[in-house]
Amino acid sequence: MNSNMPKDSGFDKTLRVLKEGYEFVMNRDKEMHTNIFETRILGEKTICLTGSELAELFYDNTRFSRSDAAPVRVQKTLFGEGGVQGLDGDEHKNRKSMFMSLMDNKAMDEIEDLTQKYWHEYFEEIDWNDTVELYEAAKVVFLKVACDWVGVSLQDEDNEARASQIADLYESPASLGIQHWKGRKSRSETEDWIKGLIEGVRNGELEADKDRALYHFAMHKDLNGELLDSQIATVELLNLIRPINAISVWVAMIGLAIHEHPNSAEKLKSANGQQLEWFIQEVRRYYPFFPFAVARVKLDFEWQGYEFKEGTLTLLDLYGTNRHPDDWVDPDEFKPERFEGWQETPFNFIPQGGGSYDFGHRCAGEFITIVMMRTTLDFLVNHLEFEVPEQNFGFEFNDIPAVPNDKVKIKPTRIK
Ligand code: HEM
Ligand code: MYR
Repeated sequence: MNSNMPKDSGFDKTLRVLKEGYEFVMNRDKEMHTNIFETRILGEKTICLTGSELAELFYDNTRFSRSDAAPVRVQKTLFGEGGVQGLDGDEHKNRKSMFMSLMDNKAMDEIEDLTQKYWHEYFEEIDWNDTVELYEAAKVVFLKVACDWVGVSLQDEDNEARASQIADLYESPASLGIQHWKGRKSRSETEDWIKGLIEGVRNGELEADKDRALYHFAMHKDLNGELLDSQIATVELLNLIRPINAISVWVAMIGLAIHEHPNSAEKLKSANGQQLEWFIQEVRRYYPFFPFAVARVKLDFEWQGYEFKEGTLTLLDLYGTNRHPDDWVDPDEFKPERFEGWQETPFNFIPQGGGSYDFGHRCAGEFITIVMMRTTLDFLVNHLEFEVPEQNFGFEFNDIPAVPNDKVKIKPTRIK
């Protein structure tokens, strides 16, 4: 077998990943005219993939596995240890069903109502002389949505501190120094908080609503018919609360999109629900958020003459796939109308991963994300009047997750 996989020449590229961020894979694909290449990251040989064809390969469970794939620094902050992201096979199926069983239409209606309610409440309570950072506001509002929906009670006075502690989990995995260590500390603090609740439900000291995720996760049985270790149930409940909070990153990007694409934004004034949804889909496609998904080659195999060796770290470029010229017309233009009559496959639009929700690792919260973004856009367009002060809307491609520098400041004038 002759493996002629293109190679990114030179030494370990970890520093280049930090420097180029979201554009690391795309830059090399363009230079080498390829959708697949080999490099070295974190001291390991790493295969990088992009585009829908290679996304389909990446999500083939017979060829790739997740155990021991995510870097330790990501597990110690963002994911937590022992959660669904690192499971394979039947164990993954069992754990994922615990998440997917929550994601029905009733839940989406409830999430929509809570999002509306807490955005209204937030702006009803502010001082009208204040300038609001949309990114920070969304963290606070969305933590309330998350806690109500999962069945965790949160005192008003704790809301801001908890929102910022949870935000540390997704603001720290790719950062260095103090910010990264703050993320690790916040992980242990948020785990202590949630673990107390899981144990309280189990020992009867906390009366939990049986329809809520807190109760479901506390009582979920694994493949052997046993309750999850309380530490693991904790990590999984945080796998609901944390990413709901993280949708605030995309709220900031909605603000940026309105600023950068005034023609598209103008059309929102008379838009129906469907058109609002196209706009937020385009935000999810066009702006960076989750850079790549990671897996390991499960067993040696050959694909189109390329050799994949068991255990090799493999990274799928989510951002690049959403802007891939094989899959998208004018990928670098912001055009919400592209979603009219658009042909979706499980692999061509993957800001939250691709493939199957139930049998693969596609994001369990993609519907929640769409509902919360659409409801927030509707609120901003139809229920809030605001001015946009002079500010720095720029963001860095090596800041993961990327957020506009001034966090999207608005000066509200009226709530409708
Ligand atoms: C997995 C992105 C929101 C729960 C993932 C993956 C990505 C992702 C890229 C991994 C895909 C893969 O490994 O192949 C995002 C982004 C979000 C978001 C950008 C926007 C904030 C949510 C929400 C929830 C959620 C709101 C839950 C309420 C999960 C879970 C997994 C996951 C449980 C693990 C799935 C598995 O390993 O099988 N997400 N997500 N995410 N997401 Fe999200
Ligand atoms: C979540 O909280 O799960 C939703 C989104 C968080 C995005 C955070 C971006 C940092 C990703 C680091 C690299 C991951 C490689 C597996």
